[in-house]
Amino acid sequence: MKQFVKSLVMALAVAGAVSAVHAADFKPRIIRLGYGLAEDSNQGRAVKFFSEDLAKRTGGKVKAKGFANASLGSDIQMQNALIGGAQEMMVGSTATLVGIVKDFGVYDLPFLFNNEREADAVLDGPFGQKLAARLQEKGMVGLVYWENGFRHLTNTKRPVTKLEDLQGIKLRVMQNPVYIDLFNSLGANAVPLPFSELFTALETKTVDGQENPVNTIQSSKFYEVQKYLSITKHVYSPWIVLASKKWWDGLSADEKKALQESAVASRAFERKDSREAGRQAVDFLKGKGMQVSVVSDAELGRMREKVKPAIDKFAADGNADLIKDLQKEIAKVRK
Ligand code: TK8
Repeated sequence: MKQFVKSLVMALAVAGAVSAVHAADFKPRIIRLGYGLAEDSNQGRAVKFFSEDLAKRTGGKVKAKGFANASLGSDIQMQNALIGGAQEMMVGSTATLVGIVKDFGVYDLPFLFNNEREADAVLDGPFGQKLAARLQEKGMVGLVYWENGFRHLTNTKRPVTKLEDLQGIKLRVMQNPVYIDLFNSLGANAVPLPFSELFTALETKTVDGQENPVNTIQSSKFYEVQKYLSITKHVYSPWIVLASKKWWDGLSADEKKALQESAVASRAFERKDSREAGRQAVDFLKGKGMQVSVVSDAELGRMREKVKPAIDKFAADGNADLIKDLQKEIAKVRK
């Protein structure tokens, strides 16, 4: 009898272990994951990492296929495709989400974060998570934030080393009112355009300049059509990895878990890779003939003063508490 019970227990244990292995519920799926930058960019490399990681976690069942260069559409077009369920995933700037959840404009306020450590802590902490969760009621699932990075200025007109140098420069900005107000208040002439139209706009001199992290200036070859780079670090720009809520709701718990885990793994990869690449980028751009100016702290201070009305306007637009919350979170990290 004892022996019988023992073997029964054994049999159940083995069956349990076997069923645990086979319990994972993965259906063969193809995810269209669109993004704006080139395949050979920090964004492209992280998409590749995500796809490979997801394939490992799902035994090759769930395949994420990356679509570079906005080939599935601009950030805003892709967001709408996700909401409608016509596309499964994308990664793009949080700044272009303001038409859907206007609170995302808070990240675009100038000179918020001093360094990446502060940005990571706030984005991955309760503030960033709460904001990402607001996308659900609008039809998207915000999985993780990636680093786009600190933004700097390029143009063809003149080296920008002080506030006055920005006067009248036609500057492409993201489709986001905070950016428009910000650069107009600095004396530039802000022109909102999707990223997918930017290279051509620079090449045809529809605009004189643009602003983006150095990695993007490199991977999008803006050095071919831009002469002057100013290190301004004016905004820290996050990317966000998004899924269609319509599609997400049809996934099994195992599939959701695998996607979440791959997203988190990709975040660590992407930030490390972007930061490493970013350290080489300025030298690369100099090598391509760009003239680089570091804007002094005193001049950045003058710019900070000048942009105050843009911040006040965003605050007055029902966002005062949101700004306060964010500043509180940043203060916590600084302590
Ligand atoms: C890529 C964009 C880009 C952003 C911009 O789709 O538009 O300037 O910095 O990264 O989201």
